[in-house]
Amino acid sequence: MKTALITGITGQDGAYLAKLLLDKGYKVYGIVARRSTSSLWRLQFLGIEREVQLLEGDMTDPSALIRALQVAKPKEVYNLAAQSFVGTSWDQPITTANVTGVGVLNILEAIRLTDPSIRFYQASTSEMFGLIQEPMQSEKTPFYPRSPYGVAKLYGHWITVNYRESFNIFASSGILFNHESPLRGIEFVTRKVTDAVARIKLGRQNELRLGNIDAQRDWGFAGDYVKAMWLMLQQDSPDDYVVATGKTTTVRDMCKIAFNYVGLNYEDFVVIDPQFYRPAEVDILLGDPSKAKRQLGWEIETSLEQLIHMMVEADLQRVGKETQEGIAPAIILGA
Ligand code: NDP
Ligand code: GDR
Repeated sequence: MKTALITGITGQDGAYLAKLLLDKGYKVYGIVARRSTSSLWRLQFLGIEREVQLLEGDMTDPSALIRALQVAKPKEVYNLAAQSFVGTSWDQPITTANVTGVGVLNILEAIRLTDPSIRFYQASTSEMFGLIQEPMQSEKTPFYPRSPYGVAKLYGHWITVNYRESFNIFASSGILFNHESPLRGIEFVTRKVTDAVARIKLGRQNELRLGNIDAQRDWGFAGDYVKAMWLMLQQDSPDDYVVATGKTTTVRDMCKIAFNYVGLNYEDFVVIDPQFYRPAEVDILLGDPSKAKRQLGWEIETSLEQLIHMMVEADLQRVGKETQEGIAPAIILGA
């Protein structure tokens, strides 16, 4: 039986990846940061909270990471933990640098000192491209991050490349474009929209306040993207791969898809609110996934329409239950 350790197992991708690895017969360990309330809702949603082995630890505490490796003895480590919300990275730039940037070094050092034969996956991001000059971004496109999050991720990316080249560690970096699901955090724009569509449809909310709806993103389904992570660690040698759909859509058109699905017009409900504008914006992202297709045999299986419909359906069910059970609506954080 193969053993894997996932940092960020309680996040969107961590939950889908844990499910994928369990289905493949892996023993799955996950590192969970101490919180005052349980963060296991995504693992519970997928029905796997009892199948994974959880170890307490924080990306900023190298001793906890070393201990986790000593206990789990994994063959593969997937580093998904991060302060991953771009908006928050301007309010908490130092936390973001420590967790999302130096945290990668902490886990790589733990691997180097514990068992350098461990295969390592780093969750890199299209946010590293930022203010790009090329119409489509590939592994060869230069980086120009536009947020403290993007800058921290760029450090994580290069330290991964550096440990591969310096210590011969099997370290691969997936440069993933935006991917979403019913398990997406409520602060990200797709989930903010699908949650609002459900609330408006069910008479619980009157409007949806958004920032820059002309921004364009290359959105895919998280369930498809975690397959690419696994494939990267099954190759003969480590490498970097762009994972994307190859299509870009405005936030405005994504809203249209979501509102149309329940028979509403987004223009009747969306209000532009400058508080959701960012100090520096990434206007457009469009990934070229040819290398992942060619070398990994990876393909997207879910269209944007299917994804948004799946998310609206899940939010309609959730909001319906909340109303019956009297649970307070989730707080929507700023962008
Ligand atoms: P989430 O924000 O949903 O999950 C982040 C995870 O990191 C959570 O489990 C969180 O724990 C954990 N975490 C945060 N801080 C710490 C810490 N100090 N120590 C230990 N764990 C911590 O992100 P996603 O699942 O969407 O993304 C996974 C990774 O992929 C992230 O690194 C993200 O930056 C990157 N990425 C994501 C993309 C996307 O579109 N989703 C695209 C490209 C890259 P808790 O639940 O307790 O908060
Ligand atoms: P992003 O995702 O910043 O691309 O990072 P997000 O969904 O937060 O924003 C996408 C675009 O929508 C615009 N926008 C708004 N965004 C939010 N959150 N809230 C709003 O009200 C709003 N209005 C407009 C944003 O300005 C932006 O242009 C995600 C994260 O998962 C990162 O961790 C990951 O690395 C990248 O995707 C790839």
